[in-house]
Amino acid sequence: MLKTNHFSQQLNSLGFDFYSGVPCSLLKDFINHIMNECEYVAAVNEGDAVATCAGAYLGGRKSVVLLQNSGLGNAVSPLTSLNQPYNIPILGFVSLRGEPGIEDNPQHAFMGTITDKLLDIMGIENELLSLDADEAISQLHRANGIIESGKSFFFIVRHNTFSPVNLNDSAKLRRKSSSMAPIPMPIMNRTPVGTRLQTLETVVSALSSDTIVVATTGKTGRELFEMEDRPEFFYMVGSMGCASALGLGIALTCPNKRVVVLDGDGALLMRMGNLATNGFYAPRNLCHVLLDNGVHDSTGGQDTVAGYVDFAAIAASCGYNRIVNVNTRLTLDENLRHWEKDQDISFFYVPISPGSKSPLGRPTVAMPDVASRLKSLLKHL
Ligand SMILES: Cc1ncc(C[n+]2csc(CCOP(=O)(O)OP(=O)(O)O)c2C)c(N)n1
Repeated sequence: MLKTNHFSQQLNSLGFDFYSGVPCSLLKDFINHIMNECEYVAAVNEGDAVATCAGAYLGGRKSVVLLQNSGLGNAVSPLTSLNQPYNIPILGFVSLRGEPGIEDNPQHAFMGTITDKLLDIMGIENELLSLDADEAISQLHRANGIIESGKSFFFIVRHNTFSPVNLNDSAKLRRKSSSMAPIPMPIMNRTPVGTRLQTLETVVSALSSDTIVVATTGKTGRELFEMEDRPEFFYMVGSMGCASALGLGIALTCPNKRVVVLDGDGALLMRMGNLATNGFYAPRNLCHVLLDNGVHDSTGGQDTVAGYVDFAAIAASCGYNRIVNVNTRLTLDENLRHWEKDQDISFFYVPISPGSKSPLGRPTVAMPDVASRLKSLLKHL
């Protein structure tokens, strides 16, 4: 069995100092220790945790994701279409529920037999974490070398790997922002303020050139790129729904940088739980702009189920402090400018019309370059 405290100190000495994850009973002592002692974002979904760790990496931190192997499924999309293509490495600790030969609940049995294979298929190097302290430390050093080379590495953790740790009072999650969530304005109508392209023009002209913009999967990033390309822009071409989790990681690790997330209704709905994480951690430098066209425009205009969803009310109840139901592009412009001067965790609901620029290309900057140029400008803070 590893001494949890000692193992964590080794991680720290290698520079790993940002954690996110979802608890697992098998990993509980390690997670308890991290929550007691380290910077940890309690994600609601393992995929969001991966994306938040990716954001923290762009913000200059070495990040670690903690998850149950059943949650590996939730994380496949960002691991394969965010970390892998953008060369964003993370260190992972995934539990081995359902280990063959060990009694466990039946729902874990199958995943227990494929955890390593699933990681292999995703091209993520992995190893069973040794129960021997010296061996585990040398594994950690090897893993660190792989991370330093720009690739992810996951440890698979068996039962009784970590010595017992109880949660102490410092692990209690306390919302940092003292502001009260306002009562949202009712949405009077959903009349589009314009096309996506027109709305993006407003966003680009309102924001200062050093504001970070994370554009969601699909045509949002493509239209933004064709309008203007800046090292401050991150085009999330895969990992649908993860834009605000990535933005959260950047905002928390770079409190002096303003971060605007441009989301779509389909993408936001896909990982709506992350609104609660954003609202809880409430970084003032994060502004979440939802471009709601009611459809999956990027894949052919199929309806989403957004038609009856009051996104603004949901964001308010999740703890976003400033909610704006945008009814003209001028209102959007004014509110973005106001937010830049007087920041608070904000949610701007923007109804837009379906349709896009035609023909429409794709970002031509290589994906690893999109990530590395953003990371290097965040380093100079
Ligand atoms: C996990 C996942 N599922 C499906 C897709 C395919 N896909 C790409 S963009 C998109 C539509 C996104 O819709 P929305 O967020 O409303 O933005 P819009 O296209 O309307 O701008 C879909 C379904 C994907 N990239 N990833």
